[in-house]
Amino acid sequence: MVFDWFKRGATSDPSPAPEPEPVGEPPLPPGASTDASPEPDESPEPEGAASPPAASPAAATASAGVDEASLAWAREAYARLKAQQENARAGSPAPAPPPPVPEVPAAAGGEPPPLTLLEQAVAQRQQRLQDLASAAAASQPAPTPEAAVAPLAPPPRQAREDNDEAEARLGAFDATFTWSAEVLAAQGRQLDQVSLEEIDWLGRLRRGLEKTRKGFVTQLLERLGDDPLTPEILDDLETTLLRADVGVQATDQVLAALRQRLNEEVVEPAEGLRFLKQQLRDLLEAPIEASGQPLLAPERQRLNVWLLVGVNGVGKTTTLGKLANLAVRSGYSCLIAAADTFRAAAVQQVSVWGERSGVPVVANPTANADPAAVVFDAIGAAQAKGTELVLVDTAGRLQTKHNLMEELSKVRRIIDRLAPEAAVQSLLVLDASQGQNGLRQAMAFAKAAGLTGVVLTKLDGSARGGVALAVASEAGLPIRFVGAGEGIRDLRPFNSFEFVEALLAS
Ligand SMILES: Nc1nc2c(ncn2[C@@H]2O[C@H](COP(=O)(O)OP(=O)(O)OP(=O)(O)O)[C@@H](O)[C@H]2O)c(=O)[nH]1
Ligand SMILES: [Mg+2]
Repeated sequence: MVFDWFKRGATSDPSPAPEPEPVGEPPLPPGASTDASPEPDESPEPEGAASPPAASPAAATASAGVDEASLAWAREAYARLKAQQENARAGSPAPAPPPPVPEVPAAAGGEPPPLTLLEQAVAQRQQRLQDLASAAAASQPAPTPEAAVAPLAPPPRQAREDNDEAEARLGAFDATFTWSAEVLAAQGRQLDQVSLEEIDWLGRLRRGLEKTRKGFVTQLLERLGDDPLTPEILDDLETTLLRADVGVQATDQVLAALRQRLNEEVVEPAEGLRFLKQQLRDLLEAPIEASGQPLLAPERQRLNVWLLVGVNGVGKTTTLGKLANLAVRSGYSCLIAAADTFRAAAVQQVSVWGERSGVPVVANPTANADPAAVVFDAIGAAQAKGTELVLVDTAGRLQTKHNLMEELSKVRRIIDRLAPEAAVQSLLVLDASQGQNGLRQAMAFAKAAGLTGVVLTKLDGSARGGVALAVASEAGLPIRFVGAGEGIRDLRPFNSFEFVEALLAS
């Protein structure tokens, strides 16, 4: 079994398992906190051994307010994570509470493993990095007339160091933690399924959406007060939604549903908020449902080619680096095609990202190399080695927009011709801080690249997080991943429930 970060759950995997995340956590100085949020709850940090896994609190609907059951649940989740961290620090295999997924496979033949979990994790990781390095060395594809491609082998030690730096850490038992635990509980997580990585990510997402939330919810909640909803409040809400770049179409849809509800009955503020959240979730979910794929994960034992496209500077290369990391940690074999040959430093940039996760990079460093030739060679290498995921970095700018679209079409044609068996995704990378302007500009890519989904980046520091709703309603594209920071772990599969909760957190 391995933890698949794309599916956010344990999955059986025939390929070598990656390092189990929670076991390899670095030590944390006692009392250290990574969270600067205020601490409304001054109750002492839970210490010592936690009790057995409990079901998530029935009342945990992740709505406004933290009730006692939720708080107790969050406290217990915190105690378990802390105990895990201390066990990891001591270098011993974790006794009760058990670490959450992923599980380390038992040694063959039923013998008790001679190594500790930590040692097993390190050994597995080294083995995997070695495999990747030798795959890179042996992956010289059939020579093409257009390019001599040099796959770059990563230095495994560096990759390990970078990843260690990027481990999640347990912060304080504060509002962000309790909110994150509640959001997981509301989705049916059991106590033993709460991992530090996910708590950490939810905290990042919530902090990332802070600016959008400030201009949005704060006003809304203030306006809602304790009285039932009125038509005037809905008028204000309309302005607020438009200001957060939710877009006219989505705003009209949400408002129409709310107005209808208001005509039928008196709507108390808490119910109004719940209903609003439901509307927003429905909007975000519509294209995801239409795609027939609730979560986008590479298909195992099959070639998947993911093309990252978008205007310059939106975060394509960074997203690719983060995706490569998620893929490695989820046990997929992965290869990067450095098909942005326009910018001189692009190959170097993507190579650094490859190194950070131990993913080989297929590139042609000569000036003005043909990107389609790089993709040609990367696919050849992937087919020869049975690689599961090829991530293709593309240029965001060429001499003219026409050239760029031509180039993307050519890359797309090469993929379709060379790998008709592959599951191809063409992901539009969108900078959330550019709001709807960015979306309009980016839609030019739809035709050339045959877009299948969107990655929303730079949610941190943007007040325009509402653009996610415009993406869903106006572009009709499913949002697949969200990025909320420049770090390697600042990208996760999109989850509409978590997004809306973070957007409307009180
Ligand atoms: N704050 C923040 N910065 C990000 C995020 N994603 C990317 N960036 C930053 O945005 C800048 C541009 O990122 P790149 O990944 O180089 O963007 P690109 O689309 O590949 O750019 P071109 O190759 O020039 O078209 C870098 O400084 C990144 O660190 C994010 O989620 N949050
Ligand atoms: Mg780039």
